[in-house]
Amino acid sequence: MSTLIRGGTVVNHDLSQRADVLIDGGRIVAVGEKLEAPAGAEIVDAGGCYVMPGGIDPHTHMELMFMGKVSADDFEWGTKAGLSGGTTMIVDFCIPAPGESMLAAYQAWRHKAEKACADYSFHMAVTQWSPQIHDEMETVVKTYGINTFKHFMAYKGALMVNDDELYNSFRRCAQLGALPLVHAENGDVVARMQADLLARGVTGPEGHSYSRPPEVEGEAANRAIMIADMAGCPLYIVHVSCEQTHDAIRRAKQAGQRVFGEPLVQYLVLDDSEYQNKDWDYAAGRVMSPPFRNKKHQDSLWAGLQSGTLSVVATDHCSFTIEQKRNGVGDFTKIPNGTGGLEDRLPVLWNAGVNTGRLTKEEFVAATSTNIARILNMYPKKGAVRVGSDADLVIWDPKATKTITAKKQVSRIEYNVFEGYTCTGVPRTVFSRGRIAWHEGDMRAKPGDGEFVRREPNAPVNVANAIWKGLTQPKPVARPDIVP
Ligand code: DUC
Ligand code: ZN
Ligand code: ZN
Ligand code: ZN
Repeated sequence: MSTLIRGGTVVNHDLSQRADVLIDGGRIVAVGEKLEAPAGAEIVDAGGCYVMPGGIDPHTHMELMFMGKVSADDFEWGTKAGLSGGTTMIVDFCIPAPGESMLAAYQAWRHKAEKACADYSFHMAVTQWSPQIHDEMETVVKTYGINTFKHFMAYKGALMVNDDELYNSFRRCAQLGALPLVHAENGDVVARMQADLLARGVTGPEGHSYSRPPEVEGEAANRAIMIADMAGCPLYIVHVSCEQTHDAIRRAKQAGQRVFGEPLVQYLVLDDSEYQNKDWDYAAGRVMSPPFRNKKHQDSLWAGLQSGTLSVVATDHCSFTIEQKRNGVGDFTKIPNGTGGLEDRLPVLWNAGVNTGRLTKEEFVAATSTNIARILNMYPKKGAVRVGSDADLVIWDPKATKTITAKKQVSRIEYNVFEGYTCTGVPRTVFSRGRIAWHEGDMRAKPGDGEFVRREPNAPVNVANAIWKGLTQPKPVARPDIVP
């Protein structure tokens, strides 16, 4: 069955135009003025609205066992939360348990994701180094269609990798045409600061932010960037929260390195005063890593989005209930790290970015959808309102208003870090591969509607430091043309 979205303004990252959008078989088959409706087509009115590519959140953790707790939103509720806020695809992290193979982790994640209501893809985490992992990475890329590997430079004694492991894995990524991702925080320093704070009697949630200052992040970001340069691979830094990391990215870009930065929407509007709240549950609900920063850092992140030194806005959606957070009463290091935000990312970024004049609506589309589709090698299947692309679309009403409250959210937790924040500009109708998945509060998507999106490796690019040029050229990997 075909659908005609009529009367809206199509917004892509490069252009906005008055145009109708015709959908058939889950894809966009025409974009143009005054399109004729085929016989039997469903007509959807988009008068006064924008028609944008559905949001892609490249950083989520559904049903993740982390710090002894399993995050509350699973693939069903997480993707439903996303759809209700205009996000039509998530990229989640497969994280092997200690001793578990990447292949077993991949299968476990595929199983968890069977109930996804919207499309999804995965990154794979490298949490140690061994000949087995070296070999498994090739299977992950070539057989499982995952072209990104995540590395934690923090969480000492759990997920953290050292420089030797980072360098080995980055070299392997270069050979495979894969993109390494880093959680940039110096885990050794964090562990020591945590111990010092606890010894001084600082046990509440404010200790979390004191133990992870911006310098801890900036140091790790600089180190990862230099290691990527030596290994000859591009680099993607997740959850960029501060000026120090932004500055490292800016300098690396200037020097010709392909380095991408991902601020979170939470960092753009919330600051570190949240951890001083006297209500323990309130403050603990905001505990995530890296923590929220002050205004100076927020301004730097906005500047990065405006200038293009930062590319993508994500959420790191990893939702823990109050009960789970209370595990850390008396010891902030035991508060499970993570917050929600998936359903609020687009409305909050629109309100704080587009309505204030900080971002154009085209830049908004780039930051929420197109840039990440390109970085992760799934453009233009995803990330564009364009003939041949998947019909993952959001009809956006720029005049409609919503006040965010946990009472009305889709996410399964009892609080919302944006509680009371009023957004002007919200989704009206959300399409997932051509089907109406959500319309004005009516959730129509069903568990199992989401599909896994394979992502092929990138052609190796010549990003190597001079020491590698001509010495060990990565084996070429063909980049299949995904343009239909
Ligand atoms: N940070 C969080 O806050 N939660 C999940 C993992 C992470 O790095
Ligand atoms: Zn299964
Ligand atoms: Zn992280
Ligand atoms: Zn994360």
